[in-house]
Amino acid sequence: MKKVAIIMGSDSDLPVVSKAADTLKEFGVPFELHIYSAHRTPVEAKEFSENAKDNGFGCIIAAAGMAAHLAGAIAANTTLPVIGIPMKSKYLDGIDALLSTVQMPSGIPVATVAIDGAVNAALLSIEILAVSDETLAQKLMAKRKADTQKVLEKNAAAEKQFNN
Ligand code: RP5
Repeated sequence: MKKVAIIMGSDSDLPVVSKAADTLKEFGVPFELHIYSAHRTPVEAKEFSENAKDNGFGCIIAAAGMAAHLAGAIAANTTLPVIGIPMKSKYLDGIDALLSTVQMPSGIPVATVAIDGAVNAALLSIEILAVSDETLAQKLMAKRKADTQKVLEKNAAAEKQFNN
């Protein structure tokens, strides 16, 4: 199976981004996690993305906050799909990172999830790998069904409490 790369701009992103790692673990998807910054360690970020395909990766998740150009900078150096996670920061609540990540000019796409959307980033990366992996696709379907069942159980409890 191809690996997923989780790259983040700073260790301060780790508490949120570790949820992506947890989700990949839940699905048994192999991954690597690295702290590479587009501006603090630009050489390492470039080298990683240039070699990611040859190194067995199928998708890259890139999380960054503030003037968040990490996902775009990584996408510039690979044709692997890149999923950007805009990180919430203390000044602009993540709107800065959201716009920096989502507003990629034509030619270099970044699939952007919600602010701090680490779980969905992981799920999207799994969906990408599952296009050519039927076992993984079935695991995704099983998870959807289990999540649906949980909501239906909550609905039944709420209906019982509030409806005549
Ligand atoms: C970005 O700047 C990082 O992704 C992080 O979200 C933000 C702040 O980084 P630190 O100053 O906390 O290292 O590059």
